[in-house]
Amino acid sequence: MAYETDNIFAKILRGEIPSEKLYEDDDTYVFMDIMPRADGHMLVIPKTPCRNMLDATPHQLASCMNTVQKMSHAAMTAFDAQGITLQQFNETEGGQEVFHLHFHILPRHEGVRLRP
Ligand code: DGP
Repeated sequence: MAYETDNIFAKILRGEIPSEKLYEDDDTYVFMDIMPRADGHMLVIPKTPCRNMLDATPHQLASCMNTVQKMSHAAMTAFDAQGITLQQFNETEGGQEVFHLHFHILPRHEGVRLRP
């Protein structure tokens, strides 16, 4: 399906709305989720247009996953986490609400459930 350039994450990438940036490199951008379901809930996105995983190029997938791994290691230390849950949703029926590819990194602690 088509990529729509007015989605919230495209606006964040263009600097049109603020975000709490954690990291960026040539290909990816990482920022805090505005509705965190766990302490340290962050989002990894490609800098180039991509609706979701179904439309992603091998380079977009590889660069995002490299950043996901890097930030997951950082989150284990920074949030004293005992594990990481990785989530990713595709299209409305798959649970996607913002139509720019993104990966949720959710630091986890024993006995602590994800918030709804
Ligand atoms: P989903 O497409 O279902 O993976 O959910 C989108 C996620 O994006 C959700 O966890 C909330 C987050 N989100 C929505 N709008 C904003 C925003 O303006 N800023 C930030 N930082 N996160 C947002």
